[in-house]
Amino acid sequence: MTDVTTQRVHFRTCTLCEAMCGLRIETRDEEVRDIRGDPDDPFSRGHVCPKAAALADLHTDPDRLRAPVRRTAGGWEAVPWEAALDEVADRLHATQTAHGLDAVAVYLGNPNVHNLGAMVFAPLILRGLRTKNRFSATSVDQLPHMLASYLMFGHQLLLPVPDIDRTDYALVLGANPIVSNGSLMSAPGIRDRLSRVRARGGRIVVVDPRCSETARVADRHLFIRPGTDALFLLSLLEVVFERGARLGRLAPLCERLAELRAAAAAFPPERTAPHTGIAPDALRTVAAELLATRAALVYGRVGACTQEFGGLTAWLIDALDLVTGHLDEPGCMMFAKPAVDPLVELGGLGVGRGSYRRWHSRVRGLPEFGGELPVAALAEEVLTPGDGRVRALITMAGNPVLSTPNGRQLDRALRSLDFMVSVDCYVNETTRHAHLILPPVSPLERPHYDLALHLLAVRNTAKWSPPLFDPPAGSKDDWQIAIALHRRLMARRYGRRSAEALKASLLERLGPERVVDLGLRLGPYGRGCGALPSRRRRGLSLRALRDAPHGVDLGPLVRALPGRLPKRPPLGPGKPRRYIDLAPQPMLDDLRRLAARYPDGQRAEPTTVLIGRRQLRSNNSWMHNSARLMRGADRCTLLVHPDDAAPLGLNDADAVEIRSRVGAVVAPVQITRDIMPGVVSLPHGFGHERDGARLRVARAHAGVSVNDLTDDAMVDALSGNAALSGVPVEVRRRS
Ligand SMILES: Nc1nc2c(c(=O)[nH]1)N[C@H]1C(S)=C(S)[C@@H](COP(=O)(O)OP(=O)(O)OC[C@H]3O[C@@H](n4cnc5c(=O)[nH]c(N)nc54)[C@H](O)[C@@H]3O)O[C@H]1N2
Ligand SMILES: Nc1nc2c(c(=O)[nH]1)N[C@H]1C(S)=C(S)[C@@H](COP(=O)(O)OP(=O)(O)OC[C@H]3O[C@@H](n4cnc5c(=O)[nH]c(N)nc54)[C@H](O)[C@@H]3O)O[C@H]1N2
Ligand code: SF4
Ligand SMILES: [Mo]
Repeated sequence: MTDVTTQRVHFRTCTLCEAMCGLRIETRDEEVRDIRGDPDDPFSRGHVCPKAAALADLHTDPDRLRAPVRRTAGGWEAVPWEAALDEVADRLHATQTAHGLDAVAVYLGNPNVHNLGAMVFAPLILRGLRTKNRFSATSVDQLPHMLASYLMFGHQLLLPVPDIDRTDYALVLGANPIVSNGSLMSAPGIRDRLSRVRARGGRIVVVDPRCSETARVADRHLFIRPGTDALFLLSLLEVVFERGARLGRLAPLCERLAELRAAAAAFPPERTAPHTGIAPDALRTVAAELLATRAALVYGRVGACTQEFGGLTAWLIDALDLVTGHLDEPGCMMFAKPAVDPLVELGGLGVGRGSYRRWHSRVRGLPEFGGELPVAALAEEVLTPGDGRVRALITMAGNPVLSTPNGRQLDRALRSLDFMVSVDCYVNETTRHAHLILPPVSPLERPHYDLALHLLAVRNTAKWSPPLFDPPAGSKDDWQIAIALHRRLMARRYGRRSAEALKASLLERLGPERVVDLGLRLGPYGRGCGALPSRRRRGLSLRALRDAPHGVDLGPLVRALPGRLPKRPPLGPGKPRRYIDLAPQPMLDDLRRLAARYPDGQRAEPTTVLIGRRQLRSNNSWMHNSARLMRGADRCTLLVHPDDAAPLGLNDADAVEIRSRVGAVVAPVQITRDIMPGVVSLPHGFGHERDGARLRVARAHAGVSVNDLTDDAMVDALSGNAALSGVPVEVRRRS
């Protein structure tokens, strides 16, 4: 017998962040030999970041779970799939029977968005559970943008995307794409895209409490006091209205311009400058530039969302793009036209238009959005006795102990649950509390298509990624776990032969691949739609994508309005129609909260406030177990301005205690002029010292969790989103 080795080259999309880089992966038998950028990918053209190579580490990580485990007094023990799934279904069913449907809560984490099977089928188990206690990472992230889109355009997913490849002016608030690689803006190789803006004479202006990596490559950086973006934007609007707002082509669609104008009139630049720290002249310059540039855009992200006035901020960004005549125009904020369109509802599989305030959280009365409650309320829903208390929890691809505010309180809450199950690949800070963990296959063992991210991409493309490796015998993908659980739950609730149980079996047979195929065929470039150049006239299908392993380019963003707006009941009497509400009532109402928080004629408070920070070789909380990403100096440092460090007698690398209302952590200091005086910054995703987690590399680089300081009581009352930015803290030297 001779040894036969098989060497192969695979092409696929990276599933780690929103950039959707095309990868070229070489394998020899079951081993990954090399991961690099695919130069023939029409979207990313060879770009990758250091995280791509870590996909191989994830695949081989000895700490990654390969089979279900149950927590026992003596440690974790392996359980066969069938027994594990039965036990989970029994426990969840028993909890709901004894205490009501809402006694079981669900938390869905960020990687679900990067997971085809979970995108298609996770909503199913949620619907099957019929609990009002649904939570997700949305409410520590982009919820304000979704609320703004829902209220203004009528659909939570009509999210404007920067047409960065054609813009001549980008005003960027609270985003650091040079490090994050872009968010609600899939734009692989963003550094090159930004430098091309400048090369063609365009300008980039960054508004951020830190001179971020993106600010460093911009033309101008304006420091802003954390949490005050809404004030800055209102003043920009005020100036724009003074100089002459223009709605352009969209004017006939826009409602309530007068109300928007009246709202902005109360916030001239002199009124807001003492709070934002941005001088009226600097603000007026930005307003003038926005009005004078045809292809200009205003874009905001995590820093603009995760603050006390995130909802207002998201609204005002879209409003500013509208009244400067920039929405839905080339080089401005536009809407993508994805090959599989999540706005098209496929027999209940799609994402709905959204909903708001249909119910409120039991303890604090925070508002529902899109069927979910704000995750800042999860711990109190578990810890507060009474009817409707949460007693069991499912987490799927989430690590809320490290990623949501007041992680220590959530730790306590999870410990007190009657039952918890996690669908996750690791025993980490969150899943260590689970009674059972159900692990999916590795990312290289599943096919992939980005159902969500093409909706947020700066160019229309499509790509199918086949799996590199066959999944090990008996393993399950996330969607198979979700359906297996759903089927069992439905059988326990309604009987084995019920319509619900049969529907679940049917979907199991359908699988995500066929859903993608159907979505492609029914989509805007599908078979017979005629929108494609002649050589692709036959239209897109899964087969067509399989024949194009590097992906298919579908062209730059195109104007989408009014066609993409859903028809909805008008603000006054009349038949449903397509329109844009420039001044949604809940937003106007929330301005009172803003005005009260930042009174006229007063200066900013002197308190020190905390903001977060992303780093290139991190991915939220869960890539810290890759040794190659963790090499080098300690990254979990507190940035402090020299003017703040001096009175405390601090030198670089000194240990400081940082204390907030909810907790305290100790971290080394890094003194830098990049941070605004009065502001300190700690990266998020660290805090791996907690006992019981099984992440050996991460533990060796434990750091501390910024979310042991962020406060669950600090939310944007309008959207319910956590206010992770601008948390009041005290910093003290550790003697
Ligand atoms: N390398 C890496 N890439 C990632 C991730 C990661 O963890 N690591 N995470 C991914 C995820 S889930 C997301 S959502 C995206 C997020 O991507 P981005 O939205 O680009 O997020 P950040 O890099 O956190 O940038 C937020 C910026 O807001 C600033 N900021 C903080 N508070 C305020 C404020 O009050 N006002 C203003 N104007 N600015 C403020 C911060 O200083 C920071 O520079 O990144 C994704 N990509
Ligand atoms: N202070 C502060 N907090 C923040 C942020 C911030 O900027 N500052 N950013 C927020 C943002 S934008 C986000 S998106 C959230 C993220 O919050 P989460 O989604 O709760 O946290 P992650 O760190 O992304 O954890 C992902 C989990 O999914 C698991 N996982 C990875 N891939 C898969 C998979 O394919 N299947 C399954 N089943 N599991 C998988 C990992 O093991 C890990 O447990 O954090 C938020 N928290
Ligand atoms: S930028 Fe994002 S998508 Fe591209 S290689 Fe890095 S992690 Fe993957
Ligand atoms: Mo995120």
